Amino acid sequence: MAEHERSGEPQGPRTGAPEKSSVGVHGITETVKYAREEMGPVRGVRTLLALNQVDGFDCPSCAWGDPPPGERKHAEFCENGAKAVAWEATRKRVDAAFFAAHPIAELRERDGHWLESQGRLTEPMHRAPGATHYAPITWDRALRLTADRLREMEDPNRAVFYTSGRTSNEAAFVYQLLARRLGTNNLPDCSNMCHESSGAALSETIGVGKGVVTLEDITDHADLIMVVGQNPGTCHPRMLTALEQAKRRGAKIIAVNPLPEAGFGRFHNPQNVRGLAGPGTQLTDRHLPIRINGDLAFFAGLCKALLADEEAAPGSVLDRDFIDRYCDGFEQAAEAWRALDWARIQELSGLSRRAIEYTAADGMNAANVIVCWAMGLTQHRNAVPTIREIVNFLLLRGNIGRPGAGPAPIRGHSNVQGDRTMGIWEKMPDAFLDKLRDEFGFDPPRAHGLDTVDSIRAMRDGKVEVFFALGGNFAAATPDTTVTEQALANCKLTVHVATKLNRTHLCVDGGEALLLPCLGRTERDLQDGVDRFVTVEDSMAMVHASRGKLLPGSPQLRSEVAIVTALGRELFGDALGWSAMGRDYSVIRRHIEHVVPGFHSFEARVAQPGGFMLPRGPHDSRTFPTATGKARFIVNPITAVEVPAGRLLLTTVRSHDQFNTTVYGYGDRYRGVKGGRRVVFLNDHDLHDLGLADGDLVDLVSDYPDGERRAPGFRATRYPTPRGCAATYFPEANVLVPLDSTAEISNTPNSKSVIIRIEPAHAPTR
Ligand SMILES: Nc1nc2c(c(=O)[nH]1)N[C@H]1C(S)=C(S)[C@@H](COP(=O)(O)OP(=O)(O)OC[C@H]3O[C@@H](n4cnc5c(=O)[nH]c(N)nc54)[C@H](O)[C@@H]3O)O[C@H]1N2
Ligand SMILES: Nc1nc2c(c(=O)[nH]1)N[C@H]1C(S)=C(S)[C@@H](COP(=O)(O)OP(=O)(O)OC[C@H]3O[C@@H](n4cnc5c(=O)[nH]c(N)nc54)[C@H](O)[C@@H]3O)O[C@H]1N2
Ligand SMILES: [Mo]
Repeated sequence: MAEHERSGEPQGPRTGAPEKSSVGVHGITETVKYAREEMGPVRGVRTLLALNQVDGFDCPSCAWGDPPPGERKHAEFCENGAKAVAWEATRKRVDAAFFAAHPIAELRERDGHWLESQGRLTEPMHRAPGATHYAPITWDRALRLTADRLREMEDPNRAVFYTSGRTSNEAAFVYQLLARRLGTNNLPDCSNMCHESSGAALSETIGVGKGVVTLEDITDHADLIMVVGQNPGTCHPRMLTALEQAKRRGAKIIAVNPLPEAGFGRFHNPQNVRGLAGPGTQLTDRHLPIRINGDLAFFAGLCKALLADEEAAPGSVLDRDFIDRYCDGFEQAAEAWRALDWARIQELSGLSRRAIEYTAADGMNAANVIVCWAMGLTQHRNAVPTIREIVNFLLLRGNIGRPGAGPAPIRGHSNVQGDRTMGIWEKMPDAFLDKLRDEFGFDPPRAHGLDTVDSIRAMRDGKVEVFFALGGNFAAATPDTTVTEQALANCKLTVHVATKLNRTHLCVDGGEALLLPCLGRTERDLQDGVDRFVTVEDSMAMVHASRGKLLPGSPQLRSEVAIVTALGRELFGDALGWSAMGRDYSVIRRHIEHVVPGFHSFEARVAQPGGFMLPRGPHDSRTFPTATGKARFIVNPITAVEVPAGRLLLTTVRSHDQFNTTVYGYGDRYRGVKGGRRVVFLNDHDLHDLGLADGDLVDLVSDYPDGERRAPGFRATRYPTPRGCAATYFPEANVLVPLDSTAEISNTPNSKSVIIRIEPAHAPTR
């Protein structure tokens, strides 16, 4: 069978020209169509209007920040947020009858889109050892089974507790409490594959592992905004509105990206009539088509250019006062930039010296500079040095600790940042663990736990008995799909708290599996007869409440908090107060207040419209809690992945019609792709060198020292990528990423730089 048939793609992709503008009428039509199909007309509109409103629920899509309460639009959402909501609030159901009709082996033949399209999970399901089907189980039995398996383990480190970033602060807090009470720090999360590199680089250099820029910094104060390795038109659409506001004030916007994404072109603001009908706003002033993984060399080049100008006219470029008072390491860094060779910078970045010097001049002419980035930077071998070099660039002109300036890692999942704040991390610092001990009266384990990649290794090697996932799609999101699926199947018990069926739930072999259906963001959460709310933290460190509005998809659904606290009580009895926490989330918030810095008067402050902002030391007061108490220049020798002759460097990206592993549809409107996803974007010259024509069917093959991996049946597509650079979609390409190919320091899989070769398709096709 051809790969596109097996995958469920309708007839294989067709491709046309990429779009040069974003949003607009097309986007609105799509939104309404989706909402109506999944939720029905009335429920659909009512649901969308509650999105991101002060008394509504937080959008389950990205982590972009909300405008202040008074400035919110009646419809404060984007096309992709609306899809995420419609997908969750669908009327379709996956119930016991569904599982009786479909053996697990059959479901494994389906692709991710088909699985999630079947609808919401409605009741707890159990797959007994060796059984061919999932069968219903009661909540009580499911929780007892889980507790029994966890108790039977000889060592608590034989359990792994994974979190995906949609989990609320309250659920995350009780979840990490449960894992640590059991005695393990094995708390991997999606952040390990996402902004871990940003956290590592920022903690080392400015002392805080997250961004320090607010929405107002972007809209009202920045003079230059660099958007690096990020596709806001698709992944953070409401950011375009903020960029438009900045643009109208006269700010300059520069995109650094191997692909000419539609969001960099004209923007038609869907929230005002002029935006829809008129020519739109040209958002970016310049697009630098950087070579994949060329960013470290590029930022080093910017620093070199600034330094050279300063040395030609001392006192004219650098903020010496800031550097002397607040930073260390400047002299060593300067020495390294002086020694850099422009030819090497150009070779690694794929950009001309002129383009880099122009950009440096923009940096000099701007009073305030913000650098935003996302996955285009974090998922490479040298991701941490690259982000440290961004900090160097900002420090040179004091672009941190004043309005309109600073580093801005743009977060992915809607609460991925909050989960970290709540202690979801395999290596939380001792200060946090001390507070946890004092609050709950037990000594949490101190040895670091397993992150995502190390968890896969441990499962592969038979060292894990219980894998518990609070959301997410571990098998599809992680690298080396074949290895990971087998690793999951090696576990004695896997437990999945989920809203929808996905690939991970089907990775079973000899062991047992539980599927525990939970409430989504959109749904009312009634505990003890009272509507409860949860809280989240966005990319700009704003903490606010989220209240579901819809009737739950099934009476059997439980909230994530209720599930975790019930398991806590089953495991340990009620000494820590699990029942009270599960009944009333303000009890959890009181604990958070005592354990997590910045959460004083939590309950009162989160009741204010719009919530409150966590302290951001570097931004508010130029305090840098690093090892030396100063912001740190670090010397980052320039590197880039070396690509052998005849090979290409492949990056894996998201389409406009997916949220991570959730594929809403087979297309990518902005990149001109229709009816499929098995597409590989190639430069015209590379196509020619490979002897391929646009539209040919090819296999993607990665070969690393530990073996060859193949992703079959992709349509070669001519696209304006830099020479030697290819792009395709995540998660189809994850099978190509070796487990051992990870970033230094952060251990994030190198999903944005995979060395591949291209072969004519092996499998016979029609
Ligand atoms: N609609 C939608 N929204 C989402 C998501 C989604 O899947 N769908 N996912 C959410 C999550 S969890 C996250 S983390 C974010 C992800 O948000 P993004 O990081 O914007 O998403 P990606 O598609 O991974 O895009 C990476 C961008 O980096 C570019 N790029 C690739 N390699 C390089 C490189 O080497 N250098 C540079 N400079 N650029 C490069 C790609 O061309 C692409 O434009 O979005 C969040 N929001
Ligand atoms: N090649 C490659 N791989 C990547 C990336 C890449 O760019 N390229 N990006 C990485 C990144 S940035 C990330 S963040 C990870 C994402 O990794 P994950 O967070 O693990 O994956 P998602 O696809 O977001 O998870 C989707 C599933 O979550 C469940 N779900 C949805 N809503 C809820 C809810 O409210 N509660 C619960 N309990 N479950 C829910 C549904 O069952 C759904 O199937 O993937 C990473 N993998
Ligand atoms: Mo992410």
